[in-house]
Amino acid sequence: MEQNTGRVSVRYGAELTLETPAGETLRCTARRKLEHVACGDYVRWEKQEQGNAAVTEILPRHNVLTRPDFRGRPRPVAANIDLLLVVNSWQPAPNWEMLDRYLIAAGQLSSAALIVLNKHDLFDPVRDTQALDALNEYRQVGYPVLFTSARTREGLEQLYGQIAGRTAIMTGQSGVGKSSLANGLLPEQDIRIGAIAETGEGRHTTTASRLYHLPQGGALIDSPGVRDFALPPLSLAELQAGYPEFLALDGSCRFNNCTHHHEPGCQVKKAVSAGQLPAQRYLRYLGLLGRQKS
Ligand SMILES: Nc1nc2c(ncn2[C@@H]2O[C@H](COP(=O)(O)OP(=O)(O)OP(=O)(O)O)[C@@H](O)[C@H]2O)c(=O)[nH]1
Ligand SMILES: [Mg+2]
Ligand SMILES: [Zn+2]
Repeated sequence: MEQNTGRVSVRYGAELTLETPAGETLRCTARRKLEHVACGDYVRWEKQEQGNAAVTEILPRHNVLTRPDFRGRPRPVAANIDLLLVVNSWQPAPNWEMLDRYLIAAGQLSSAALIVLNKHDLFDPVRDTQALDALNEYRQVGYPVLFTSARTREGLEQLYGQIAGRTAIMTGQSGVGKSSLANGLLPEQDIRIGAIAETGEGRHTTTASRLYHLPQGGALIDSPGVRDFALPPLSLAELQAGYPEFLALDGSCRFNNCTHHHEPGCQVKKAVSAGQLPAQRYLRYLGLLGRQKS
């Protein structure tokens, strides 16, 4: 029987679409035992007697981004990611806790992370001053931040440059403009975008992760917006990996397993009090730490 490879571009239940190395698009079914095949997976498939194609095997992944389903079980969002684009906007306003959790997830995936602040055309210096301060904390600790506007095309060239040669995924709240940015980068596609509700929230327009190829090379996955992004239980080291600003002080706390919470001789706490480390991020870290323990 004919055996071939391909990359999954989208999955709907038991049906999926993949692209062959020759650039052909193929509709396939996923066998039951391959329940967790995800967008971005490299797979083997074969033509069946009835003429349709079926995925027979998932090739080894270098990582997979998951999100808990309504029962709390991890569900794959996409696989084989090199760059996590955490998309935020000025309207709806950023959710910093969620951004921190995505950055922790990027650490766990060993993927690069880029904070995208979209709808920069809507930036309001009065309304958004505090938000800009919070955003600057991320820059201060070394995370790259890119301001974009799908409306004015600000930042799109830089976004192209970031994605080139990599597999990038756009994540974030519903309504921040992930699909609009994808549309801006892929003008030949016609990706559905949705209006913002009266409440200022997105309407969950994108319902499945989908992979697109950029003409210059590289792949972009548009994923469904989330109301929240929860993390599975993490070890202290995994949690702290989302706070690279602590690493510089690593080993200088009195206790080498310091949680930077209540311990005497904690250099992180000291640096925060002295204004040398960003305070808002530290407070969010303590919030996540409290939840990890319970
Ligand atoms: N002013 C402005 N509006 C934008 C921009 N980008 C997107 N929008 C608008 O924001 C709304 C939501 O855009 P989408 O692209 O559907 O957002 P999304 O993040 O893909 O949302 P989900 O698929 O629900 O997760 C639409 O009304 C867009 O026109 C931008 O840069 N500036
Ligand atoms: Mg969308
Ligand atoms: Zn400490």
